[in-house]
Amino acid sequence: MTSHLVDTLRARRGDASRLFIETADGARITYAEADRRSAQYANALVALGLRPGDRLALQVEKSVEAVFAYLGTVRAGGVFLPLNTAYTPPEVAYFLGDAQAGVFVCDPASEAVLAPIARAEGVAQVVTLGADGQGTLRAAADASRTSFADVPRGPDDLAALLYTSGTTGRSKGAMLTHDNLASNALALVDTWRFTPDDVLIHALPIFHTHGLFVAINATLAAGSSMIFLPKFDPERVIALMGRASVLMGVPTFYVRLLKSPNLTPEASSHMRLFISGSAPLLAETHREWRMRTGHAILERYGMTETGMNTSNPYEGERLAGTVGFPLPGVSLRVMSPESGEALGAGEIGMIEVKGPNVFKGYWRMPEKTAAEFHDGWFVTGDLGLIGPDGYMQIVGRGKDLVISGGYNVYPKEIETEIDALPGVVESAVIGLAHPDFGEGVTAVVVARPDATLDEKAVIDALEGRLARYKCPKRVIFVDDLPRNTMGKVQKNLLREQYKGLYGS
Ligand code: MCA
Ligand code: AMP
Repeated sequence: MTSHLVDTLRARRGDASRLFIETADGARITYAEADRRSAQYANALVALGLRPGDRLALQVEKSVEAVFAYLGTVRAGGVFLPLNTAYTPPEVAYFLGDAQAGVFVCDPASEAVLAPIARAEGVAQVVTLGADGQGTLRAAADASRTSFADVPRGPDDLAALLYTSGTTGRSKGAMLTHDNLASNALALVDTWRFTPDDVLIHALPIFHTHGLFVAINATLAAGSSMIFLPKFDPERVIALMGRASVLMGVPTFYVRLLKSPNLTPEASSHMRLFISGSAPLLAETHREWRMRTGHAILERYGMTETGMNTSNPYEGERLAGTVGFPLPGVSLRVMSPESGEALGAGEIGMIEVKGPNVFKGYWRMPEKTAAEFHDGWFVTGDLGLIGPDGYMQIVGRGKDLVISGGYNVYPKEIETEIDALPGVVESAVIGLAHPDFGEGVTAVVVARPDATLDEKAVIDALEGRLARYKCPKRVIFVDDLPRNTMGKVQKNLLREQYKGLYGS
């Protein structure tokens, strides 16, 4: 047995002298070089004590070295746990402790703050990797051998642990196996017709499924290449379209690109595919994009727990406002919340999914895992319908979740922090239509009559406790929150009342 994920990603790639990554400053890395560099990381990590099945947590800026650290971890048989760079030290402490990470990689600039926190959580090794690719982990890799015998790992062994927040407070670690990632990468390569000649503009962060697995694993599996940008910059992306073929983005990318007068049919004529996901793409954005560029954006639907589930067709109509059809090997059904029966075409219910892409469960949460499966199907928490033509539509969420610029924000987590502030009686956090982020995180707060709280005081108090993208963009003060007869806050009424807050 060898490493199932690594072997799958290598199987079709062909000539190792081909280009894998071109960086923003023009460095060119071939597949052969990536093999050597990831071998060096694997050797360095084994020397640090990383054993098969151990978790390696990493909170670093996007860099090519971070990609090698990901590949090196998997080759060493480890479990890769990437963390959003926006997470604050208290948030990081929770993940390190819950995952019982053996190694933590952080930015050299955060080491003084994060190393003691990591040690207090029982992490044995803390090493660094900076935005410039330098640090103690890089130095250890540089000094290591360039060949490595991949640690044998089977399809069902863990390759990654990705945390997704919960509607009930604690963040849950989704356990993703080698085959979850491998099967999904192959399904995407086939569905989106990736070939070795493709050039992907990679402008997403690499600590979530979208930028890490959808983008990087699909590139690896196809043996194609990517232009690796440190972050999303619309003008840079447009300038690169002339020598690229694919863009993957969240809807905010497309909204911002449309604002540039440089987005023209000529600028995008070399591109063959624009893919959107992580949050709903407005039908209006889809239409506008088609008018401006002549391309129909291909929208797809996924989750951390499942990777990608559905995609609009490569050939055939890419229908605005839909997420298309199940990927090869994946099954979806729409269930009635009342009867628990599968619903027919056009009826709205809870989306459930089954297939090799569906995760193994939540880390150390067997009960939570059992509660989110229904006869072997994973209950997504998304509400949808399958149209008569077979296209799936996501019509809402059964879970209390706000998606801001492609990042998930769980209101419960923000409400808990706001409710703990002096002078606050209670709060409700909602998502309101936002022209840039899709949804804007908004807090509705009931303050004590004698409190001197204002909007700025609430936002300032959350700084350092919550990642910035989770902080409310606006805070509204009210006397009471609307409740139903069961005493539950009626967020739908609040969403209706404040719907124009960020403009149309
Ligand atoms: C940045 N800010 C945000 C967001 N991003 N606020 C709300 N929502 C956001 N998404 C805030 C920062 O905290 C900061 O606030 C200010 O905006 C500027 O920060 P900056 O980093 O310069 O922002 P940006 O570069 O403009 O970022 C916007 C972005 C970025 C490019 C849309 O958020 C992004 O790359 N999003 C992609 C997320 C993603 O990859 N999601 C995939 C998850 P302040 O000034 O107050 O400090 S995977 C997934 O969902 C599933 C599996 C799937 O289907 O893909
Ligand atoms: P995450 O927990 O970050 O993996 O986010 C997964 C959630 O993002 C899904 O459960 C959906 O609610 C949402 N999502 C992803 N892609 C789409 C899409 N194309 N349209 C609507 N919602 C989406």
